[in-house]
Amino acid sequence: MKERLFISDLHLSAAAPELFALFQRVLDQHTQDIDQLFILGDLVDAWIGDDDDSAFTQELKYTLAALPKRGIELFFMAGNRDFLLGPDFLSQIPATLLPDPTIIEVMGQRVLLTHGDGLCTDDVSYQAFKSQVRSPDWQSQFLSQPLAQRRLTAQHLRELSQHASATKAETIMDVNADAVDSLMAEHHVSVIIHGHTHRPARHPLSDMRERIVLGDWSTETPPWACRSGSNGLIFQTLATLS
Ligand SMILES: [Mn+2]
Repeated sequence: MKERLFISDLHLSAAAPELFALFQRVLDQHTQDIDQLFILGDLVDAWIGDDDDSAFTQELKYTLAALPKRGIELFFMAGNRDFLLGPDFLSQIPATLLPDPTIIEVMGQRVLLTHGDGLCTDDVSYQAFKSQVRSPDWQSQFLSQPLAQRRLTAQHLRELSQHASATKAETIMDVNADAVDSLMAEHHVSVIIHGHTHRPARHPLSDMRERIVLGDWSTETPPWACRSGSNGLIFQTLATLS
């Protein structure tokens, strides 16, 4: 049985070196006894393209590449902040790009993995923005710009997103229960693991199903993560995860 660790919403950036150091410490401490690491989106706070040549991007590549060297398989699913992180960057590590959603099996249970932003269907303005920036036209237009221009656009989009989050009602930015139910029914799963909402919790659902929400990372509190393996599904903070 593969021992797997699931994390998301690290929001790493060049502006937060302490958070990057925490990520490196967590990898050193917690990847000793796992076979696979799943990063379910928003590994970084912004990604402007796989051709980004910044020192931060290089350091991230070296940090991640240490895992396959130690025999740990790495899987990445894009979040709303790093949907442009793609095969060019991942092949250098190497890591596997997962589609959203992805179904895996844990001790005979079907488990659905998603970043989670697609479940926030009450946030109509976000969903409209998402379909715009995920369109091939928008992406090829964006990626054709010089890196300096893309950095400015990314900064502008982050500010818009922060402003939107600060002015929207809390419930609008959480997952919609019907969206969760229909996604789980469509894929015949009993467990869903997602991030994005920054509301770490383990929610029991009807019919013995459950929804596990991974936590966002900060240097203030240990991040909530999920682990699966011979002991089933475990939801714990990384500081005490063994
Ligand atoms: Mn997100």
